[in-house]
Amino acid sequence: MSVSPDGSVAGMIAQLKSIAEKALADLAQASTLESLDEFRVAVLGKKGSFSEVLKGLGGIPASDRPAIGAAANDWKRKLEEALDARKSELEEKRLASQLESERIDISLPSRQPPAGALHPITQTTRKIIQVFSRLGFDVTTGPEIETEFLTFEAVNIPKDHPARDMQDTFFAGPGVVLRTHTSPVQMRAMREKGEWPVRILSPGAVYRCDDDATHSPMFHQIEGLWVDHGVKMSHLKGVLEFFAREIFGSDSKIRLRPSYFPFVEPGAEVDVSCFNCSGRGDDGCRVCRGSGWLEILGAGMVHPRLFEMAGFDKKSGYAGLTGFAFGLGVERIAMLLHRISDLRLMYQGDLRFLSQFRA
Ligand code: FA5
Repeated sequence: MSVSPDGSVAGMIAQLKSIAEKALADLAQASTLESLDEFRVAVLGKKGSFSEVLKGLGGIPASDRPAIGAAANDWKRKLEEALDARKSELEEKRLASQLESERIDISLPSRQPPAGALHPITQTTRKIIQVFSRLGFDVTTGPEIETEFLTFEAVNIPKDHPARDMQDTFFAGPGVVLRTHTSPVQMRAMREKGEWPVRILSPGAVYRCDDDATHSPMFHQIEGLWVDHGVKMSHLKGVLEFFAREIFGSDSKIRLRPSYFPFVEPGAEVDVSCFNCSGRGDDGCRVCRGSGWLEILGAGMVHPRLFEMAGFDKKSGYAGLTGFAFGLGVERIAMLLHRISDLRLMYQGDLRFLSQFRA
C-alpha cells in the first residue's frame, strides 16, 4: 500500500484521510494505555500505515507533493492530539480505579499496637520513691563505677574487714569497683552538701559476685539517709512503718532485729509482717513459709565515723549530730509484691512474664 490505487494526489489524500478517520474511530475504542502505544506505532510509527502511504510520495510530481505533505501533517497533528487526549482520559480512569481499589475505610476500628509497659523493677522503684518523697526525701544518684574507697573505707569497711567478704565484687581497675551497694551515695551526699540536714533517697543498680534464684550479679537498691540533730531510732522506725503500710498494706507491721552493718550503730534487719497471712504465720503460707515475717531491708543509726569521713567540721557543732540510714533491695520488694519465685525472670526479657505487669 505504498501508493494510492490510482497514483493521483487526490487519491493519496483520500487514502490518508481514510486511514486517519479509521484510526480516530479505533482510538475511541482503545481501552488501555498499553494499547495506545501499540496504536501509535501501528499508525504513526516508521512502518505504520500512515508512513507506508507517504512512501509513495516519490512517484508524485514535486509540484504536487506540498499539498499531500500539508494534508498528511494536518491528519498527523489531529491523530496525535486525539492520542494525547485519549491517553489523559485513560490515565484518569486508571487513577480513579486505583484510588477506588485502595480506598481506606476510615470508619474501621484501628488495630491496637502492642502497648509497652514499665518494667516491674522500674514500677517498684517509682512506687517506693513516691512514698519517701512524701516524707521530704530528695532523690539523688551516684555512679555505678565507684572508687573502692567510697564503696568500702569511707563507709567504715576497712580493707581487711570480714564484711568485705559479704560483698565480694567486680574490679573495674585499680581502686575502682562496680559498687556493691548504694551506701557510697550516703558519703557523696554528705560531702557534697558539707552540712546538715541531709535527707536523701538514692536508687540505682549495684553489683555482686552472686547468682542464684534470689541473688543476681546485678540488682537494684534504694538507699535512704536522714542526718540532722535530734534524729533518733524512733524516727527510723516511724518512717519505715509508714513505708511498709504504703507498700504492703495498711495493716502491715514492722519489726527490727539487731544486725551488723559497719556503717551503722546500732544496726538492724527490718522485717514486715506477712501480707499474705496477715502476719499470723499460717502453716501453709507460701510467702512467709509460716514465720509471719518477711525480711525487707537493712537499717540503723549512722556510725559517727561517717560524719568524720564526710568532712563535717566538729568545731562547727556537729557534736551530737545523728542520723539514720537504710538500704533495701528493689527486686526483693518486687518479688514479694508480685509473688515472683525466681528473680532471674526479671532479667530475661520474656514478654510472657513482663506483660503481666502492665499497669
Ligand atoms: C546492704 O547492702 C547495706 N548497704 C544496706 C544498708 C544501708 C544497711 C544502710 C544499713 C544502712 P545487704 O547486703 O543486706 O545490705 O543488701 C540489702 C538488700 O539487697 C538485701 O536485703 C537484699 O534484698 C538485696 N540483695 C543483696 N544481695 C542481692 C543480690 N545478689 N541480688 C538481689 N538482691 C540482693
